[in-house]
Amino acid sequence: MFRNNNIIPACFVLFALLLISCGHEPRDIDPNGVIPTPRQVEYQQMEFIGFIHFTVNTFTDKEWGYGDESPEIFNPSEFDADQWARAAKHAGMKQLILTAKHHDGFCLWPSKYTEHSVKNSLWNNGKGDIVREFVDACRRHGLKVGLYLSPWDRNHADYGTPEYIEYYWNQLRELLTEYGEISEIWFDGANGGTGYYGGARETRHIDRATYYCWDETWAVIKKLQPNALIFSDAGPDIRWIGNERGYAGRTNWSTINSKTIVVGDADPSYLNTGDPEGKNWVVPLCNTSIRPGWFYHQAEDSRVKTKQQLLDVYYKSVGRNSILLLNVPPDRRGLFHEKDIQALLEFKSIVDETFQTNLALGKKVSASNYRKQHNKFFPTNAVDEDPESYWATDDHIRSATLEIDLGEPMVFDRILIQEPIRFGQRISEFEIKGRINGEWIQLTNGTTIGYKRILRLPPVDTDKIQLTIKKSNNAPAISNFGLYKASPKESVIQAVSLLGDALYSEEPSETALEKYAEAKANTEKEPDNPDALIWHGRRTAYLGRYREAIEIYTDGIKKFPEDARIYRHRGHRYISIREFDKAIKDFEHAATLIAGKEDSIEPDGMPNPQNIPVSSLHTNIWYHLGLAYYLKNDLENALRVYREGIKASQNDDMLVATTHWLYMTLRLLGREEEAKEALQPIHAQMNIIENMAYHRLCLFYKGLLPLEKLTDPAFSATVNDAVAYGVGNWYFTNNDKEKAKEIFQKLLQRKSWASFGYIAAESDLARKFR
Ligand code: FUL
Repeated sequence: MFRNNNIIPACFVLFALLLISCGHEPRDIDPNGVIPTPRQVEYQQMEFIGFIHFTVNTFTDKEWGYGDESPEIFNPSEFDADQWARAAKHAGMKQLILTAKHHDGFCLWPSKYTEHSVKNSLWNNGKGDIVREFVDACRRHGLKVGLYLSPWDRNHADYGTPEYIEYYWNQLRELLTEYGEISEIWFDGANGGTGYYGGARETRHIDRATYYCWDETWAVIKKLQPNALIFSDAGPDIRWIGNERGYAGRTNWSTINSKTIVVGDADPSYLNTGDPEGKNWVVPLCNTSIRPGWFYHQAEDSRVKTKQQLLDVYYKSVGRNSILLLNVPPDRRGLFHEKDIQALLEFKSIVDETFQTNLALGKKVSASNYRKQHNKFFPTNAVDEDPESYWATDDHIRSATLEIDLGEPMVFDRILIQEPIRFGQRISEFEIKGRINGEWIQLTNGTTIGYKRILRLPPVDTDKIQLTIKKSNNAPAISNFGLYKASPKESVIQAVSLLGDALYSEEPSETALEKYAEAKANTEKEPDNPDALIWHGRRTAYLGRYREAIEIYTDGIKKFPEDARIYRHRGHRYISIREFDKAIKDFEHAATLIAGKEDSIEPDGMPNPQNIPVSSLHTNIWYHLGLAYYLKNDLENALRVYREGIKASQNDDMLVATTHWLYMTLRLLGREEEAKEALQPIHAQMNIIENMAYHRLCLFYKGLLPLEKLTDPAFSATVNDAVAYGVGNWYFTNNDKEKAKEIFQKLLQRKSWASFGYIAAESDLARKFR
């Protein structure tokens, strides 16, 4: 089907050579409407840059200084900008941006327009200049320099009047004329509110659209430093991604309509995905901090993002056509904290390891079409790692396929794709297939690509892979296609969520690891004991290693094929990794194995405070089978199974748990009377040992408990998720779909992605709200 460039007819080669030798190389593809400036392309190629939040807040332990701080308190004891630059360089950052002035108005340079600056600090007896030290250190270490100059100034008496704008421009002029080349100026969107304002101590509001005279402000910059790029919600050169978590939209266009955006008042979802119809190319930028706050707080020393969290941010920013701006706040010594440096370096070494070997590099490639059949657009250009060369189709084509033949089966779990964005952003839908056991199977899919898109997937073993561009607003072009196997230091992806997110396990606790080691040793000691095997599987799953647990159970089923318990536990873990069909098969089989047999209480892996296990094998089989059907939105089957679960329930704990899901199922089916009836056995005085949350939910459904009484700080994360989902679904069935959506979306921001409440919210969002 495809033209393989290895078998191009000889006459064509001769003809092509002739063309080239005569200087008739075909022109590049047509620029696609809106294109980036060369500076914007270079900027995006930096990929990873750093942010430095440092001011009086570092010494007052605040995030937003009021503006009345004495300048004297700014006094770092071991200030060393070289330490910042060195760490940033080693972490792979290409530029650093410093808060020359944050909202408190304190200037890190001795501005001649205010007394509120380093010149009145104790540091260096007021003779120092942090901005100078910073720019010099950056240059010594080959880093570009950016500055943040907060428009909101809670110290300045004139804030809110036109005089302040003059002051602000004067400060910009100082920074842009006295410190050499400045590559970026960063305008945050927080504006107006309470402040010191020269002693007035009041609230001042400004008109966000007009007060800062943005066009003129930007003109000041462009006049003094024509190469500097300007960041704000609206650009003009770089735009905010709409959140401070560092996540770009899975769909992320580099284009927006800047004119429609008011800085500080933009619609975050518009910024998050960009606009395919946008008239302006504005590079998307994800900013986030390595700690919860932007400034250093000792109390957050234990909350530095882990290498895993940093990797996740990387994939959701750089891997989604965005620049990553990561904040690392210096401490009171004026140094990056050791913990931050360690996390940064670990993160960097993992990224390097993962992307060290491109399995697609130089492999055989064919394509459904390539432009003018000229070597300038050969399919192999997509796998040569040369950012200049690219594969493109003829002008009239809008969908096309590129096929890579790896020559032999290879295992990979990261796919990297790039468009040659100097010709604009084109692709809006693609799919990737692998040939597995002779069949083409979809591995992943997506919408936009842009400068760089990285997709994470569970490991795939294949020798042939196809990238199909399904929709494109112009002839598709790809400059790079790479396949990689993630470093073993990245955790194995446990599952891909129904919304397409890669799901990883958290670092397990020491106790969980110890118990796991013990359970593993027991199976080795007693290989013929199914109980030991089940505990090995359960303890493995408690570490978050669900796939490994499934393998343990699969081996167990070979040894003990009649043991319903092993199917029941494997089924549970299939639910955790979103393989609902496999879960259903296991539970249905377990149900046939227990038919006509005595039930037995199941020992708890995570015992309740009274240490009395409440669930049994039979009820657990029905409960989880019902859930698997529910998650597939197969409500009729869920209903049938939950009814079995109610019949099998021997205690109030199992009764309330099953009733909760049964009630929701009936409500979703619109069987209101039966839903009411299902709640009949529920009353306030039940004998509940463990499932208090389900009990409260049932009482709430029955109108016997107010909404506020549902949650409890004592509940575990898993239980809280169940409550949140129950409440969301209650809104859904009472026709408040928006509220339901809001609750589900909030729930998905939690980390407990294997809890049933979480999975149910995810499944509803994927099925009912897309
Ligand atoms: C926001 C500010 O309010 C925060 O303090 C921080 O500087 C962040 C990067 O921008 O608008």
